[in-house]
Amino acid sequence: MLAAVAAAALPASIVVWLAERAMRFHHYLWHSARNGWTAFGEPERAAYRALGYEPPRPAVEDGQLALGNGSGEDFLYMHRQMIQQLNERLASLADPGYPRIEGWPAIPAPGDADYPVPPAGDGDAELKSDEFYRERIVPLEQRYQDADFLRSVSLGELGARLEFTLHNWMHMRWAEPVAEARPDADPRNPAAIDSRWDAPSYDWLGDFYSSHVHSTFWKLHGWVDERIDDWARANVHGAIEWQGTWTGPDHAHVHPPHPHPAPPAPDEAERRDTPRGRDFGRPLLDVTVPD
Ligand SMILES: [Cu+2]
Repeated sequence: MLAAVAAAALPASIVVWLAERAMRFHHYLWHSARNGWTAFGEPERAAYRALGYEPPRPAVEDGQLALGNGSGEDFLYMHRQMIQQLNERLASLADPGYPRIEGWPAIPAPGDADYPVPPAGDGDAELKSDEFYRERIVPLEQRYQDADFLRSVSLGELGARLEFTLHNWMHMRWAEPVAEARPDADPRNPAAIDSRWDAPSYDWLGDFYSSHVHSTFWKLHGWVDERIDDWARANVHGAIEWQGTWTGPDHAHVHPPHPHPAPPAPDEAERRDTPRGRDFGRPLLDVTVPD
């Protein structure tokens, strides 16, 4: 019997491809550049620039979610590209158990048989609770599909709101507790990630460096991707005229960074400010999404 696409795991060869260092760096540098840019100093910016990751529209500006600069379009567009690229791979692989990405038709409710919420780990009990689903997730899930709401926002604003609410929450809600978190790379030396984190088994949903290796990433991003079409149905006739299409540098010209010797450890005070390995959790704590 064929496995249902709903709960299928990605084919092993796809997982190996997604776990390649070049793929990991693309996702990690793209997100961390957009989130960190306005907080970075010149050494951090220079390091990202040298790797080709100078974001044209930061996602966070001076600690505030950037609703009006089009960065939310970059978010929607870049992940749509990732889905398309993976669908092309899947089409050529022609595995009947996993023919293409199909997003969640709805965000799985507590007790979902195929996508149970993993046990709470470090600091994420609230996000994983049934109350959080009822009181925070469901209202926004409805709002972001409501035609009146969709007519009241630009595509960029919708993308920014989605990214820093439901999207980040889904990442952390379905993240397994981890025994060991990947130490943050110093943003002045973002390539300093040990190659042991490149193993295909490292697929933690809470880390930009690994989340896309996990099957659930594609379910939740498929759900996010559908919201682009909801917005288009409510607002435009015909094709979307994308303003934010930043996907990072052209892969053909950028080599994946090799791990450089780790920089000296930041002092304790700095450490306290940088919770480790919780990329999608951090914005939940730090960035307010205005009503
Ligand atoms: Cu992403």
